[in-house]
Amino acid sequence: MLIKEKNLILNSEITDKKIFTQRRQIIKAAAAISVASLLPSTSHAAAKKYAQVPLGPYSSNIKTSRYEDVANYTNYYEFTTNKTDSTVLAKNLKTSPWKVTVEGEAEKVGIFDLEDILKNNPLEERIYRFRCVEAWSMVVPWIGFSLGDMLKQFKPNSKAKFVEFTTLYDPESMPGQKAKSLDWPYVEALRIDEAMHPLAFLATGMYDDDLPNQNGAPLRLVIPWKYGFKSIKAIVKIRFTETMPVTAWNKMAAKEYGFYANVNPEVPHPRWSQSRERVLGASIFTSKRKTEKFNGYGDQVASLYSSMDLKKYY
Ligand SMILES: Nc1nc2c(c(=O)[nH]1)N[C@H]1C(S)=C(S)[C@@H](COP(=O)(O)O)O[C@H]1N2
Ligand SMILES: [Mo]
Repeated sequence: MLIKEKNLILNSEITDKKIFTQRRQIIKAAAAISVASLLPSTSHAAAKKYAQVPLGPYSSNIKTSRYEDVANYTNYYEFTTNKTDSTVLAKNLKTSPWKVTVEGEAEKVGIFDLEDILKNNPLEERIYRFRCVEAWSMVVPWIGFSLGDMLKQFKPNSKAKFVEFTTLYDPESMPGQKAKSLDWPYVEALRIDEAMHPLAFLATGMYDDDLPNQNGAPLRLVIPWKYGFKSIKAIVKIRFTETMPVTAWNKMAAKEYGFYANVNPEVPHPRWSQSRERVLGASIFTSKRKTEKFNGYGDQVASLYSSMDLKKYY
């Protein structure tokens, strides 16, 4: 069940799930052969954990980035401010068991095992564009579930106007937290109607496997129409609030990192243009891609902001 989003897809980018899966199976088979040739004949390549997870109806029908590019070029200040070393530095983060505290304006508050949350939220795959505020981008096949469907299970009350997310604070396992690169812990938030939008997603995996630690295991937000810093990693707390939460990047530099942070090529960052983006993995000779308003998801999300002046910096 695919929704073809005509305006945001270039023909050359279209692959349907079948071709995508076949291609991956061919790649998987090829990998199995090359590994098999080195191993005793009893070995076989294990199928990826989430290979059978269905592609959800809100998935974008576009070609994905290479796994290697997505997994080895990350922003994760809890470990380091450089893009490559989190792959190694985050290796030993203990992501299981994992608990999520739910607080604030809701009926069902408490401390929940991620395992139990997963039992109530069937997994699906969503291929989404992802655009960092630093003007690079990628396309990721996430595995996870609808944020809104999960939030409703906690029965937010009528005072719940915003929802706030907090990352684990543990400087022993997250050595970047010993530096003052941000005022820890990392906090992000959404207006409740943004959080309830069907595109808002919580990821537990990518590329048919668990999330690598450096990409935010075991639970991260994915908000495809907003700059990447909204998509907070390693979430340990969810809090429903009546007033707009103070978020980490906004507190650090409000003029550079707005609360809304909707992708908008017409509104430059104070220090650089947002009109184009460097696609991860593209050669340096490839011209940059034009950034789309709401990262290409305007048809679905623009109505959330009908009362706001989108030329303004939020
Ligand atoms: N806790 C936490 N979440 C975070 C970040 C971070 O440093 N810490 N970086 C953000 C930024 S700036 C981006 S662009 C994305 C990057 O996601 P990726 O590393 O999986 O590509 O994660 C976001 N979530
Ligand atoms: Mo980012």
